[in-house]
Parts: sequence; structure tokens; C-alpha cells
Amino acid sequence: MQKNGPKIDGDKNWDRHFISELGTCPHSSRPHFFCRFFSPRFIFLAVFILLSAALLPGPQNPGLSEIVSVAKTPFLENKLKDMGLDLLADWDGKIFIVARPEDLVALGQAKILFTVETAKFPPFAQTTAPAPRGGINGAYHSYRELEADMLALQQKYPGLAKVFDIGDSLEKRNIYALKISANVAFDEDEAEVLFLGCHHAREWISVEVPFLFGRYLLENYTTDPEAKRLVDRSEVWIVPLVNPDGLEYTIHVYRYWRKNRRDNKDGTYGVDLNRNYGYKWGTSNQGSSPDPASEVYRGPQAFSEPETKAIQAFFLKKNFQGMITYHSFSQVIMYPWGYTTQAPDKEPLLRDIAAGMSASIKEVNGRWYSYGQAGQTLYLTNGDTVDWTFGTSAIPSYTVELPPVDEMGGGFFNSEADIQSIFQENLPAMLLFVDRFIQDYTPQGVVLGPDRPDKKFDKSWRIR
Ligand code: 0X9
Ligand code: ZN
Repeated sequence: MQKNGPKIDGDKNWDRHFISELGTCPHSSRPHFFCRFFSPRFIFLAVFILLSAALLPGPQNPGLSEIVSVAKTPFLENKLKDMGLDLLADWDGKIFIVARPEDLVALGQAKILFTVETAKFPPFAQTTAPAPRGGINGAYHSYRELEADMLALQQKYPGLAKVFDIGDSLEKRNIYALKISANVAFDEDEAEVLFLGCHHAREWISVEVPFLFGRYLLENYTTDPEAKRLVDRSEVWIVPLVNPDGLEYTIHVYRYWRKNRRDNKDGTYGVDLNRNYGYKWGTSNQGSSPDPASEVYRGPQAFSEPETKAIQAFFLKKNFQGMITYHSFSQVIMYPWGYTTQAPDKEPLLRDIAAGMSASIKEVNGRWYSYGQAGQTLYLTNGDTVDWTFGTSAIPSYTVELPPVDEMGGGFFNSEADIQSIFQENLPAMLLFVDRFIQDYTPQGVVLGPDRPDKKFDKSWRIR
């Protein structure tokens, strides 16, 4: 799953996850455009790219990025690792790269033959079904659509659902948290469980799964005794969109965008929010990057970004017992640590919960989510969300990488029709997760009171 691991300096693991069992390309009947080095086509492309790079603004002009592939050989893999490229996928004996103009030039200068494959990667989920909401995001939520849907839940279920604005993004969008609990206006002495989505802009399905979980609990409260029991006995908090600026950017400008929209003031944009948390932040360049151009740029310091700061402040005001943060893709459930391959002391417990979730997912429609310690299962990260929540609060913390399992299954681009089935298969694991903390919860004798009348935290939503 080295789709996001490309710019980790010296990362040895970047090619490990993705390759394996992939078959032939479904588009293999289409013509491929081979850009051979020194061929007329290559020279034309190189001249065009050089001119474009010189004339157009900033090196991260998304319109000019191409997806290219190079042959996967040990020699080329070594060469690519040092080039700071955004590796998208690894299949069919090829490595796919999201290449900016300067990356294409660098590939040319390094005499690496590449093939332009952009046409194989549709700009967004393709479907024949009409988009119910409009916009290129189709059935996936935009920022505004999500805001409206969250507020609609609050309005429809006033005793059970409450929307909080927990902080602003860089571009001043609200970061919303939906609280679901009986007596929702009060902070009761109950287990608190947190679900996060969309640290990474292009991972649209990671907004939908936590949001739909909230809606499920509310819609089934009166008819399903299990939903009622969980809502009565816990406080479920859902922040489905941690990176609203990035999400909007993927909808309107560049579908592959991953980071937030920080202007790094050197012609590059974006900090990887999942490298910006404060536990073991930046402890090595293997796992995050100090280079602002990198897709895994960790920012100038821990919690430098308003989005992670908002999650930090919110988290510290609560008393969460468990946390899941959703990403895509790979079908993997991961627990700490990410910064090291060493297992934490609580490994047996973390593994047990992950195994239970994986089994309950499989029961739905047979899809297998593997599980394990993050640093061993995928690749090393530092400054990620789960390391921070686990490292500072020692609560069971998980990254769930939603389907598909690989690029051949659609990569970041699940179809609209997949939203429901992916949610449905994750639902039992989410219910199980909440229930586990209800079972384990020891009342703390906290006096019932209004839910955190903190100015910032409880300012509720506002229309912008
Ligand atoms: O790299 C990430 O932030 C996550 N993967 S993604 O493709 N959604 O970007 C994985 C984080 C899990 N932690 C580790 N693998 N250490
Ligand atoms: Zn992600």
C-alpha cells in the first residue's frame, strides 16, 4: 500500500504491501502510450513539460500531474526511492507514480523509461447511476452536504444527537463532531468512544463510514434494542471530516490530493495531517518527511495544523476509552505502534479487539480485513493519530483502512454503489467496538452536567 509511502526518505517498506496477488489490468485492451527515452514522443513531452513547468504557477499545479508507470525492477526501485515521488500503486510488474511536471523531468534526467497511464485512472468514481446530490463527488459528501446532513440529524433527533464545532480548518471551514447519546445535552458518566474520518482528502469513503454509523444508531434507536442499548449506555462521538479543505480540493481541483491545504511558502502546499500529531513526531525521516513537497510532510512542528490542533483540544477535553480513525485503502485494521516495529505492552488486548472486528466484518459478505501492528503491517509512520491517542492516553486505538484491498479494486476510487456495502460490512465491528467499552466501563462518579460548556468546544455550529 505504498500509495502514500513514497516520500519517506529511506523507507525500505514502501513496496511491500501493494504488489502481491494482482492480476492483469482491466484496461489492457486499451492502447498504452509508451514514452521511450529519446523517442520523438519523449522529446516532445520533455520539452512541453519543461516549458509548462516554467510558465505555470507553483510546482504543485495539479492539472499537469500525470500518472506514469515504470517497470518494477530492483534497480529502478532503488533509484525511485531517492527521488521523493508520490507512488500511487504497485501492480502488474509496474510502479505507478503521480508525477508532477518536475517529477517527469527528473525521471527523464535519471534516464528512467516511463509510460503515461493517466487514462487508466478515472478522475473520480465512475458509475452509471445518477448522482443524487450533484457535483463530481456524486453520492459522496462534500463539506457542505455533510454539514447539512449532520445538522439534519441533530434536528430530527434532538434528544439523541448534537453537533459541535470543535475548531476551524486553515481555510476556516468548521470541523464538526456529532455526539450521539441518550440525554445528549449532558455529559454523563458513560463510556466515550471516538470515530474519525478523512485525515486524507482523497479517501472519500472514510467520511461515509463513520457518518453512516451515526445515522444508523439514530435511525434504529426506537426499533432496534441493540442500537438503543448502545446509545443509552455510551457517548459516541463522530468527526467524519478532519480535513475539510483537502476534501473540497479533491472535489473541485485535484482528485488525488492527500494533505491539508497549508501554503508552505516555498511553492508547495500541504501538511500530512496523519504525520502531524505530537507523539514521537518527526523522530525519523523514515515514517514522515521534513520536505514540504512530500506527500508525508509532517509540518514544521507537532500540531502545527489547526485541524490536528482541533482534534487534540477536543480529545483532551473528553475521556475517550477507544478510538478508530478511518482511511482507505487496503482492508487492514492496524493498532499501535506506527513509529516502530516493536509491539506495545498491550499488544494482546489490541490484537484481540482487532481480531474480533475483522471476524465480524468477514461475516457480513466474506471480505477479509487483515490486522496487525501498524509499523509491521504496512510501513513506519511517525506523528500519526493512533500513536498519539495510544501514546498519551493508552486507549485502544485503530486505523482502519477501508476497501478495496488494492489498486485493481479501485484504489481510492470506490464507486458510489460501494458506499452502502462497505458501511454495512463495517457496522458490526463498530457496534462491537462501542459495546466493548460499555462492558469494560467503570463509572467514575462524574456528576451529570451540561456537556462541556467550554466556549470554543461548545459554541455549536454556525453558518458561514
Ligand atoms: O500512511 C498513512 O497515514 C495510513 N495509510 S494511508 O494510505 N490511508 O495514507 C496508514 C497509517 C497507519 N500507520 C502505519 N502504517 N504505521
Ligand atoms: Zn489515509
